[in-house]
Amino acid sequence: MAGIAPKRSVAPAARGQRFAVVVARFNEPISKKLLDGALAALADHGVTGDLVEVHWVPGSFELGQAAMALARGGRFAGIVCVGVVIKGATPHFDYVCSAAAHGIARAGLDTGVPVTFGVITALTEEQAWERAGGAVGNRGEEAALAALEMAAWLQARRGAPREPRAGRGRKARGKR
Ligand code: INI
Repeated sequence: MAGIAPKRSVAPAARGQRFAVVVARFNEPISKKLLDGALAALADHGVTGDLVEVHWVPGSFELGQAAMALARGGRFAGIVCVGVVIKGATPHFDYVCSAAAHGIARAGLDTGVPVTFGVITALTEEQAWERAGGAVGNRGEEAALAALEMAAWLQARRGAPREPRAGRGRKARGKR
């Protein structure tokens, strides 16, 4: 897949809330660039210092489990997962990518906390560098922006009053 993620403005509801970044140590020099991108995007939205926690895990396979544990703790408005998987000579790549994607998605869906996917899945190391602050953007930055946007979006939905159902309830009955 290619392309640059669209930039969106984030509603201020996400400001001042706690976010976590989970980073896979595998291919560390590149994943460190994703972490830098994620932290910069969070800082741009007022999420700095004590409001951010960084958690390192061994590889991208472990991202979902860590994100699930953090999300269940209930302390974060959003969780950003970053990692770098580079294809080798065996099908190992497919298993790690699949586990990372499913684990991260499940952490978000099962807990209701936005958990976003900043995992590079590249065929070559060059492709990975291009997506870690190079010519094709920074997947960590994009995942942090997605977490900020989803946190604000979910909070707006939860806070929104329910639509009244026409013709039901005491008031509607009393007018008959
Ligand atoms: N983990 C990655 O994050 N990137 C890789 O490219 C990678 N490769 O190539 O193997 C990788 N493997 C480790 C894996 O994520 C787990 O940490 C390991 O299998 C232990 O569960």
